[in-house]
Amino acid sequence: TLGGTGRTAGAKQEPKHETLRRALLDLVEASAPHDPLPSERELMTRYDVSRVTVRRAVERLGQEGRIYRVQGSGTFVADRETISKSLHLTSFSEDIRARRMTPAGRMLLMERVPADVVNARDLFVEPGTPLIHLERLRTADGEPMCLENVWLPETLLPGLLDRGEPASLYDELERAGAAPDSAQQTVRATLVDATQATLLNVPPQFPALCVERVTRDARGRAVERAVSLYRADRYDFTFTITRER
Ligand code: 16G
Repeated sequence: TLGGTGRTAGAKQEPKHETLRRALLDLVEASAPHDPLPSERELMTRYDVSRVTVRRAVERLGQEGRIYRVQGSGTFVADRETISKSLHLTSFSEDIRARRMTPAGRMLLMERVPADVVNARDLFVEPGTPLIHLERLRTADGEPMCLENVWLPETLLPGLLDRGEPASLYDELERAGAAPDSAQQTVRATLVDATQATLLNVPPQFPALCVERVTRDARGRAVERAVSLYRADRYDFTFTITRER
């Protein structure tokens, strides 16, 4: 149970939910990211407090970003280290190295597919044009960060499918004279499905940032359409914005 607060007599007694909040914070700090927190009922018993007290303490920690809730499965320890991205056009490999971590990953799929309507529109090719499709799980220091699907015209990187897994797609494009130069990007919030959750090593229905990018080279050719799904606890986007005069 929660002991005395150690305050001297006469001082105002600390509210119970605040004492519990600090006890839970110690628990959070001693846990690994994504560890589950005990249930409301367990906390009531363990600390001998009311449901209202538990809820207030948990709510505060949630507001402080130390824990997160997944509807239907419980409360988990938040991962505080996020990777920030600025408005420069960078690759995943560059983003991760800039944080002094090692990028790596696992190729889940590497295939030739005919362009569907969406890819045809965004890459400005006829539907049915041969595209290379890569699906990669991308990691930083071995930890899954992002699930990425990329489509690009096969004519840009003719030998890629035979050469096998590229370490960096942007390096490949640069070598092929189609260096990424600018991109149109859309970011939206989403929840991962069961398969994505397993690959990203997060609970099902975990929040994610879905980033869609159509990238062009300096001549304006569309060189890729990419859909990247980032774990929302490990990624954020930072922009420098200026006011037009
Ligand atoms: C980033 C890009 C993705 C690109 C990849 C290349 C975003 C949202 N997406 O993940 O479009 O295909 O980098 O990375 O940043 P690589 O050169 O390390 O293979």
